[in-house]
Amino acid sequence: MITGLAHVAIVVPNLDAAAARLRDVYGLAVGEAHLNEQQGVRLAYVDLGNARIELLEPARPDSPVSKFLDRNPKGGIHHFCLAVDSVEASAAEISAKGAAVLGGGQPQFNAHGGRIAFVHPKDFLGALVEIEEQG
Ligand code: CMX
Repeated sequence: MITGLAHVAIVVPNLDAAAARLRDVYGLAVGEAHLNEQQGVRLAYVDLGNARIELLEPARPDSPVSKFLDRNPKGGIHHFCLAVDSVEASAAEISAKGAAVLGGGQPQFNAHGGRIAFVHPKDFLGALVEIEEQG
């Protein structure tokens, strides 16, 4: 069951420069950067209270976000993430209804070890959507 908006993710060419801009121009506090090796990204969050902004930078040339940055060299909105009560149950329900959940059935994890999954953009009105388990 979808319970809310978790975050909106922006892919940027330089995480530290993006964090400095959000801080200096908008007064936003960007948290510490983390490496998510499984996803091949370096990332940091701005906590807005009811949802977060996620800044993503490729951590290796074959990162899943590298192709996006090739197409959008200055960066841009990459995906949004819906909070769900169970990733396993939501992914099974979405798959059963014919939408493609990415990752070949392998569990995917965010930088803090929480369960996540992605739905292909062709199956969500052209938008890449992540689901994230929130207790
Ligand atoms: N939004 C909308 N459409 C997108 C898209 C995006 N962010 N990224 C790619 N697409 C589209 C492409 O335009 C392309 O469309 P066409 O087939 O019509 O040309 C199609 O999706 C496939 O694009 P691709 O670049 O070839 O993508 P791949 O099949 O190689 O990969 C993808 C699938 C895009 C879902 C994957 O690479 C990806 O981005 N996964 C998300 C990984 C990620 O964000 N990890 C960070 C997690 C951090 C966290 O939040 O915890």
